Amino acid sequence: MLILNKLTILRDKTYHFQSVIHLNRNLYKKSIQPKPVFFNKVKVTSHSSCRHKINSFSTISKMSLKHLGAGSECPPKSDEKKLRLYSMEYCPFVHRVRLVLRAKNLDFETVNINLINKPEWLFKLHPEGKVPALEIGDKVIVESLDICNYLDQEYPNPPLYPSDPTQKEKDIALFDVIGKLHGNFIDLVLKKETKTPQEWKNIFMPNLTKLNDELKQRGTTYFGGETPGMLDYVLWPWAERAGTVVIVLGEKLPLESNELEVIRKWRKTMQEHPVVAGIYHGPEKFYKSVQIKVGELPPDYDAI
Ligand SMILES: N[C@@H](CCC(=O)N[C@@H](CS)C(=O)NCC(=O)O)C(=O)O
Repeated sequence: MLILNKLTILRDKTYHFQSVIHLNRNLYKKSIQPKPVFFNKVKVTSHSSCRHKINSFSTISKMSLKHLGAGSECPPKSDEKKLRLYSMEYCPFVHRVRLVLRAKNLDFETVNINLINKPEWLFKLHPEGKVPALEIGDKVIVESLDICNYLDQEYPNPPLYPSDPTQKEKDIALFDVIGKLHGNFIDLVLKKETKTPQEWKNIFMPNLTKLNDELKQRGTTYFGGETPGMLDYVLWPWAERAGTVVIVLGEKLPLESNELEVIRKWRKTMQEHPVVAGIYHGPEKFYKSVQIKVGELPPDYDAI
């Protein structure tokens, strides 16, 4: 029987950490080793889950875009060296990773997971049974930001962080702002709190204003300059889903035309960027995935 140690997700606020995921036989451990630079290499170790005999590759080698559930087999890899993303088509955290993979023009395969009716083998890849998880050879990385940073380190072209360490640190600090917006957004979408559009606006405004003012001060098209960078891609999934607010509340947040001008313009520009546009779903489909999560729709992500 598989024994999973509960992971302790530790993050040093300054990001001077190294997260190590040992998938050692039947045991998962995560340890933290401080290092004097931020976003050290995410070290991953071998695992033996979801492995297949070489001769099975020739028979089945395709990825699964259908969301696989309990009782399914984990599809064999088409190519051992190919990156494989365990995904759910409408997950905002997976979305970040897909954007980074696309920005770097990396070849990867996707295995979609039904998160309501999870396949047993998902827990061998991700101890909490979540997505995203990125498989590289016989190694797995979890957590969207760790995966994005791993990809940026391993595939530096194009670099997605500013080369100036101070500027990089500033970008990383803004991930917290995005995390807070995500929390508020989920409360709204899951209807955890009943508030008027004006009340929701008051909740969102401080963090949206921080992002707006930061981009205004940079004076560039994107946070990353004249092409999107890591901050743009880490933020975008929530910008794409922002229209969900209208679906849930029945009206937009009461913004004046001069409020959040810069970030609203950024949103329009990002939506047209080829990296973003190629996998754009918009808010309606995301909302359906939320309805699946809360049991308002049957657990069929392929029907969205
Ligand atoms: N902090 C994680 C969050 C991942 C996450 O919550 N993914 C959701 C899908 S959007 C999931 O797998 N949920 C399944 C569950 O919670 O059981 C990350 O950044 O990767």
